[in-house]
Amino acid sequence: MKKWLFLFIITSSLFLGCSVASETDSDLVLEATKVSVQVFEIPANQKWADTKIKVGEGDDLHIAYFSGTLVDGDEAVADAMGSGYICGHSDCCEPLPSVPRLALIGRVGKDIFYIGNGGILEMPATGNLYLRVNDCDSGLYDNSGNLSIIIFP
Ligand SMILES: [Ca+2]
Repeated sequence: MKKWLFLFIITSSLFLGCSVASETDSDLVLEATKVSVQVFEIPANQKWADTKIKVGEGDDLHIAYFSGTLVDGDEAVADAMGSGYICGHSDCCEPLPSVPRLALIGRVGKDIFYIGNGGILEMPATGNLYLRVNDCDSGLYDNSGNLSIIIFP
């Protein structure tokens, strides 16, 4: 469903581009910016996964949820925003207790940060980017599904 929405938006954008171009004397020629995009599948039942993307402190990185559904016990989550449950205490077992369980989170070095459905994120440290869903290590056993994530500079 999300993929179809994504394709619809892309297609709509193309048509918008064409209609703008036809209203001028000389057609506007659109040039695409070519970027190197990486797609990762993040399993809901795994600990930190190394993307092998090396980032520097202060770098901006585009990370976007693309598709996928997560299941935690009898609860299903349709994107990377996480469930409605936030543990909220520093002694909780989630890697990042201040954000919803099952949300997509990232880590560089010892710095853990919320990603959710993504955006342009400033990297907090220098090192490899790791990803996982925000569930306790001891709570991974009843998780299934995965998130498809797009990353580009
Ligand atoms: Ca779980």
